[in-house]
Amino acid sequence: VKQIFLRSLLNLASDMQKDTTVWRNARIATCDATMTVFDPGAIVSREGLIIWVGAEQDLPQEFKQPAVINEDLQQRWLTPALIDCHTHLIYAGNRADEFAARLQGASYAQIAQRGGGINSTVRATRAASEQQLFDLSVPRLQSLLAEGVGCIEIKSGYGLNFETEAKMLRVARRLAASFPVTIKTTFLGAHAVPPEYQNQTDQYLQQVAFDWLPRLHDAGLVDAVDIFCESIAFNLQHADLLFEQAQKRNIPIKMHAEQLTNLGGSKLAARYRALSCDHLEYTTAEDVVALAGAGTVAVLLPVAFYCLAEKQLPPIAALRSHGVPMAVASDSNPGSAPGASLLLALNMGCRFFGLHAAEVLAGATRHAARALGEQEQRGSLSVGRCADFAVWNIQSLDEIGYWSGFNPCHGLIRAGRWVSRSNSHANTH
Ligand code: DI6
Ligand code: FE
Repeated sequence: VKQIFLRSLLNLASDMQKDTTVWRNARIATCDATMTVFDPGAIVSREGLIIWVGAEQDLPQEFKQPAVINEDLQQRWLTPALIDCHTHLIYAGNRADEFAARLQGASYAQIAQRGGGINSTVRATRAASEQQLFDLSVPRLQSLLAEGVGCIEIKSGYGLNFETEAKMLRVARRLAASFPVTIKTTFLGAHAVPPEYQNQTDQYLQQVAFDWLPRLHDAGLVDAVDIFCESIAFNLQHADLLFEQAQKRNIPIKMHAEQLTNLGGSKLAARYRALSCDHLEYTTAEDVVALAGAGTVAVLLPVAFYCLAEKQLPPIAALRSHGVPMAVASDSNPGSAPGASLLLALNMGCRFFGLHAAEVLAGATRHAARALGEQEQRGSLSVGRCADFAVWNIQSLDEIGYWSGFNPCHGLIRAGRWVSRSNSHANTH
């Protein structure tokens, strides 16, 4: 009896450790508000969540039994899986012809006004089947995953009719079901005015706000709403009307504001307590005060700044001094940011915008999570958050924003399991 009792006690103990993994001998950057580092550190995952994190020497005894899986990370750095909080990843075709035209002096706005730009991608995206659109998006998604990205936002906005907007959002949901990644969808029907509504911007916006938004939201395809508030797209009144409808349904709000001109978008975003306000090159110090008061995240998109050869810098010093959380994202899209590299965006955020190494790391983790309303689930390492980690072959955290065109990511862990891992050696010397 005594033996059976002992055995069942042991079974119970090992049952309790089922699916428990200790990731040890790591240099851990929690990316929480204090940017705490544990070096050497350990982190324990169970059933997809973090159940312990701290200095390796403080690892509790219960995680040292044989039933616990032990993963030696060989002194590699471990961060939360990165988050790309602003992408237009799903589209067909490309716009290399426009890039060539811009090299010869045409501007982004001029190209848009003569029917190219976003509407050129709309034509290609409407013509693509759902399966083609999925297949075209996969390599771009894979490029982000290889960089340690575990969560991305994807916007619609190349359909601009109900069917194609729905098609894009369904593709986003299918990507999430097919790859080890969390995907948040954003409905961007208000990206440009499609040709069938030429000179009827008000009517188009009403269709988007009163008809498509509720229907797509009811279909479970919409996690947030966004609008391109710009001289070549929609004005402040349009944004106000759209946000009012979103607010009625409790749909989180994001906004493309002040990328090419200042229409007062940031102030409106702040009034609606938007999750994020994105681009911000033409944002003023006064706008920054409004963002700070609303707790809205400033999403910086240096790849678009670079590709459009923009000269106007976003007000980084003001954002910093007012404590506005700054996220950095790829803006992956065929017009202003072709490509799919978050690490390049971080590097450009450092070099072009003067962001510090620690700022771009927080900008692709904790603040990016907040830009998606996901801050309780991901973006930092603490008990109860997802066990989604990026593991790096780097010697210092400064390397996250340092490399341009080189990827030092060793592997990605999702829900406490490896999803990819290179066979490269740890680069600790
Ligand atoms: N701003 C951008 O940078 C992208 N969308 C937007 O509103 C560009 C989209 C494109 O040119 O296709
Ligand atoms: Fe964008």
